[in-house]
Amino acid sequence: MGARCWKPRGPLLLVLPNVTALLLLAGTFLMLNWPPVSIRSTAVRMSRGGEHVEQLEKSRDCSRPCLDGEKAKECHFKFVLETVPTVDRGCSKCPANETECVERHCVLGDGVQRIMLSVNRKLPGTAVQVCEGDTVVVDVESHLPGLETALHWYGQLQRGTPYMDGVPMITQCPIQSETNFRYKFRASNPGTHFYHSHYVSHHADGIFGPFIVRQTPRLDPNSDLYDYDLEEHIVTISAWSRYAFVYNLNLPENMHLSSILINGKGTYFNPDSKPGSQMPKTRFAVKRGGRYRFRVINAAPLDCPVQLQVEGHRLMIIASDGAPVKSTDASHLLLFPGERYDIVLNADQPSSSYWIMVRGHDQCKNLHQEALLVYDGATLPHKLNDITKSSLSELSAAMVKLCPSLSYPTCRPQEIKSLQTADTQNNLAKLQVPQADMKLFIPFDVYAYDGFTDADVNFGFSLKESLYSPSYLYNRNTPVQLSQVDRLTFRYPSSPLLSQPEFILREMLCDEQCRNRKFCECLHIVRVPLNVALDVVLVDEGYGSNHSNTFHLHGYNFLVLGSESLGHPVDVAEIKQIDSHGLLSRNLVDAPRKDTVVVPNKGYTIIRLFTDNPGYWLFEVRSESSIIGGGLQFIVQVGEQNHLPPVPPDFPHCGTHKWPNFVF
Ligand SMILES: *[C@@H]1O[C@H](CO)[C@@H](O)[C@H](O)[C@H]1NC(C)=O
Ligand SMILES: *[C@@H]1O[C@H](CO)[C@@H](O)[C@H](O)[C@H]1NC(C)=O
Ligand SMILES: [Cu+2]
Repeated sequence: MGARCWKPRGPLLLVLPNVTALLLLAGTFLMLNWPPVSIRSTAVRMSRGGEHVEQLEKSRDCSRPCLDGEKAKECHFKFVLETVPTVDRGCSKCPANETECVERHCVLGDGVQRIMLSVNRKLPGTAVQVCEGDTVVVDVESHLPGLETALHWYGQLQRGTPYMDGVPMITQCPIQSETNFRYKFRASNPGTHFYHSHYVSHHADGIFGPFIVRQTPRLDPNSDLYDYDLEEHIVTISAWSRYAFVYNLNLPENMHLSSILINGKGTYFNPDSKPGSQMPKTRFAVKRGGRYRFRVINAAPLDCPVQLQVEGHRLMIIASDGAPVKSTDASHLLLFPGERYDIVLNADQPSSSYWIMVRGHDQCKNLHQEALLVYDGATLPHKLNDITKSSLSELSAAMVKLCPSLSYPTCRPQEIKSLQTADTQNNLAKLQVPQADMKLFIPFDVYAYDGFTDADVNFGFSLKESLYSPSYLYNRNTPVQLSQVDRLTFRYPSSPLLSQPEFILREMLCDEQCRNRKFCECLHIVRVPLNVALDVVLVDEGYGSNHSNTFHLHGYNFLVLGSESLGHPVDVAEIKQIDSHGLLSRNLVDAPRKDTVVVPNKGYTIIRLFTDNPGYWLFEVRSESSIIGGGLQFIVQVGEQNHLPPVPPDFPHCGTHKWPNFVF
């Protein structure tokens, strides 16, 4: 790479490149009138200064009902990444004057001004909405000062294109500031998904958006259960802070989420729970008598499980993490970080407006946000009156009663309770074999690291010889609590594993020598052969923590065969013992297919996959509450290097920085 001259762009607030300033003023909301009935009375086709917008959004014609026999499209998107202030001039008098807020082109967030990172000046970023089989091309142009990034397409399996998975230093070189990268892959996995920067802090600061892959009604086993699947019925839930994460180096304990947002908007509530900002509520329009498919995404970056309920309506769950399930009736939804649920909402109540409430748990504890379900253009007074206030507090009380905290039995992840796969298309037979060809037991926990001496922390002159001891272990008086998988702290390599394996040094890998040290930080790879039925048993030992974690595997969706908390701390030996007696429950009949799953504390979750997608796939925790250490993650290497599809010839290279032979 050499010494590239890089000049930071002055004070963040002052410099806005011309293109984006234009964008800010231009209407990006090109409403499409499909399916047949357009129900959005406020739909406007705005074309002010439209050229730039057209360019960024020209693939909106890919958002369409998917028809049998229609030719797949190539859908182009341009994502401009930049730092922008929320609630800036582009908002005009919004949110103070609510009539000025209709489809504005500024980012409101929770109505409190801060700096954020954005995709095309939107929060959430530009929605990708395509049909199954379309080719998605996203040109990412990064103007994030001093930051490198990469975008992960959560839920897409990247079969044949593992180098498009967007994990920096695993599948690609990070996209550096003022450079471009083109993602190109087939949208092969239908359903409700999202994308996000794979850097947690960028994700938390706004780089995420919905990614919807529709399919023809013939292929969706639940298509007869709803009348409408509208592009505006996406509910993207996220969590927001008053301050940017990236330019604000906080101690982990200060990583504070202060608002839940629904489609990038919401009220900031002061700690005394009084509204601290005047904000319009996100509205979802329906017509009485219609059955509507809503696509709900928990796109929260950190440990923010959310509960969603709609006043006066029950919800019919029809898909989880994009995969169809047998329709099941629910009073509320519980979505762990990264999970998606598709529901059918039957608009069979008296024509009026109804609250949609989202309550947070864990790191989003005590946070809530509201949106409105509006029938037939019903209007609601924009200041809350006594009636709407009391119906809101009734709804809130009902939700608290159902799910006071996540330890309550009524408040468990959905799949344990009731989800049954409704797959007709996928070949489940390979997955539902009675015995897996291979089993992996993956233990993790929170461990206390203590008693490091000056001698351990060898600030020695030869970097290669020193015991690697990160400063966060040393620089404390109290033991440091670290989440680890198999007592290893994950460390990214210095060049991408997938695209430049020849640069991976043996000493980066987790070997016996490293494991024998007091503290081992290394590139943790678990190798599995191609084309086997694999059980992964994730074991949360629960000695060091009482908290349950949510995991996500890239490159696959898997069956969730079973999950249980034993109620006492466990280790892998005990779980293996139980398994050897055939006592780990495995549902081989109708287990749901997911890509994100909760592992109960002091317990296990068994997932089953068929390893037919070669690659280096990240297995990572979604419920990270801090960014310290490597966190809970490791790589599943499926197949050998020669099974991998070759990286395109023009794929960017990086990571050839060399350390000098001598230091000093
Ligand atoms: C709010 O904005 C609307 C539309 O721009 C305008 O007609 C109205 O006068 C404004 N109201 C106030 C109180 O400023
Ligand atoms: C977990 O909960 C138990 C019982 O409430 C408590 O004794 C223990 O200290 C907790 N452990 C941690 C790490 O918080
Ligand atoms: Cu993923």
